[in-house]
Amino acid sequence: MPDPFDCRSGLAPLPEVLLDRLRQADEVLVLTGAGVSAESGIATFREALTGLWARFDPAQLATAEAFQEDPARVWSWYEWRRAQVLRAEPNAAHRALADWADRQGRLRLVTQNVDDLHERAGSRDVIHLHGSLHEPRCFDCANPLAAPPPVGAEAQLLAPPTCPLCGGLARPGVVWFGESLPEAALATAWALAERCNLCLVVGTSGLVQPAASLPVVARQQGATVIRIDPQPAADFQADWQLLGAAGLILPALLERL
Ligand code: BV8
Ligand code: ZN
Repeated sequence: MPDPFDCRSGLAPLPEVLLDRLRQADEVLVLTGAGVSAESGIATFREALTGLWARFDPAQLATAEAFQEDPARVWSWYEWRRAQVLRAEPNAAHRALADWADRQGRLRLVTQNVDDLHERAGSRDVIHLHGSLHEPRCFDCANPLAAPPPVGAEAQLLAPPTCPLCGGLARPGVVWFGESLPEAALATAWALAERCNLCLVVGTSGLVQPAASLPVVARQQGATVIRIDPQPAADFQADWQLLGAAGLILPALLERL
């Protein structure tokens, strides 16, 4: 793999072979993580713990056990994050991916994110591997529940609402660690990884499974893998790494297609 291209101060001169791969790709899989929402002001997953939650590791809070131990603490963290998303706007990275899909009909977007910024930027049929902040449900009977009015920017502890059917507690509609991913979403994502000829990996540390295996499967079957992130990843198997913010690199790439 060539050295990463440092695009942190603007798109570095990229080899024509890379740009040709982007232009010729007819089955594109894009996998996004929290980094694609960073320029919308949404703290990335591993930064999303400040204030009331600063002393927790995200993987500790993002579990059913943590919710059962202290429903108000976990529910409040998600409600604080959901309110942050509702106040945020999609950024240039979200918009570039939506435009790319409009231009290049065979682009499918798979996200680990639980926000709806891709949809609000115009992306359609977004595959959410880890669920959504906007679809709470009953912890006990899975009855879908209406999201309550959003909280303010100040973190506050509040008890989750209760289910009108069984009295159970409302939980966020996300996939917690130790929980299985939505079957249909994961099956579609694997199928896309198996058949794409280009896989863009944008704004993810690649630590969480099974999402992190999608680019591995894509590369094994011969797809070109391009990673976009300000931080280089030593062990990440990519054909190219473009170092920089997604909101800078994606629109610049789109201009060159
Ligand atoms: C499961 C929802 C079956 C909640 C999340 C092997 C196979 C299967 C499972 C496992 C396995 N090995 C281990 C496991 C267990 C576990 C796991 O992966 N653990 C990890 C910690 C090792 N996986 C599971 O439990 C999964 N379940 O497989 O079911 C099963 C069950 C039990 C046991 C075994 C198997 C469920 C995983 C889903 C967990 N839920 N989210 C919530 O959001 O609170 S995951 C969470 O992490 C978020 O969804 C987030 O999206 C995701 C990944 O994080 P990133 O998106 O990468 O965000 P991060 O902050 O890490 O990185 C941001 C990146 O952006 C950085 O690189 C940064 O440099 C970059 N960046 C910053 N600014 C920018 C930028 N990039 C571009 N532009 C910028 N401007
Ligand atoms: Zn219920």
